[in-house]
Amino acid sequence: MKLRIGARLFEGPGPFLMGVVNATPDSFSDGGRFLDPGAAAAQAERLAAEGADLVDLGGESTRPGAAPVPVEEELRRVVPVVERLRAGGFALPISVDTMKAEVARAALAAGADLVNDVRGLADPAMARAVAEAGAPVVLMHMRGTPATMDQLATYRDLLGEVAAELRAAMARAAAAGIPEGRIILDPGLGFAKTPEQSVELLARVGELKALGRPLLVGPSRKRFIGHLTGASVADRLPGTLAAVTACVLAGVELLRVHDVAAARQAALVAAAVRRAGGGAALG
Ligand code: HH2
Repeated sequence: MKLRIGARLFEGPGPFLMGVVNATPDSFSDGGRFLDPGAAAAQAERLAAEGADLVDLGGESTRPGAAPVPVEEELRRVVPVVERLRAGGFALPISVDTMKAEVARAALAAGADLVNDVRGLADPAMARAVAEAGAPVVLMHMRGTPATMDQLATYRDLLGEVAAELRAAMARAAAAGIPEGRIILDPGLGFAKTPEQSVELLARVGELKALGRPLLVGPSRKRFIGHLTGASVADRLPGTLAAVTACVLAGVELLRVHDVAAARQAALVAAAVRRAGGGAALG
């Protein structure tokens, strides 16, 4: 990949680690821990020290059935954290994980560098906000909204349909004037996917490289790991690392994780194995 995100050029196969900071009361794995702006900023600094390449800051949970957050509340959760980090000289690019154009605009104005839109520009106002800011963007695949997505996990051809729907998101970006070179794609593990479908996406994620854009995957602590192992949310790091390894072997460039130090170790070893095997041979 070759993509500038804020002050940093992301070049080469990576793997690059996006550390998750949820300034929410109700995120599925860390809700309530980083709602206070000082705690969220401190967590971002901690993830940077662990070796994150960028951080992803969110103020609204997207877990299945999560209640929507009013825009004023989401702004209150997110913008002060970006301001605090930038005022303190935080060195890494900041991604804002939001479905709302107004939150994306305010976060970018406060010093965020990338928009992570789990709805893949379903909202034209979001496409305009990203285009006008000249920002790079993550287009994630999902169907519906977090409230409805679990009912929409029906596919005849999972990989084909996810790829076609990501292509449609890229077309929305192009129509809004967002250059293709600013796009990162994400298959959206757990979003309108059953646990079995998330596993199939992990097994075949390398096929999405045909879309020609860098790939981001977020397996961290997710439901499919609990489904396979019986582990509670707090106990899913080993399963997360197995999923990170699978992604890196398949050539995924960016991993979105809560546990950066551990994921970095798994990703670096998997990347070395991939390189030693000739890379492409593994997918
Ligand atoms: N997963 C979550 C949130 N945002 N963004 C991208 N691009 N890809 C993902 O897989 C992804 C995402 C869900 O995880 P988390 O942020 O920990 O939980 P919650 O949505 O409950 O805040």
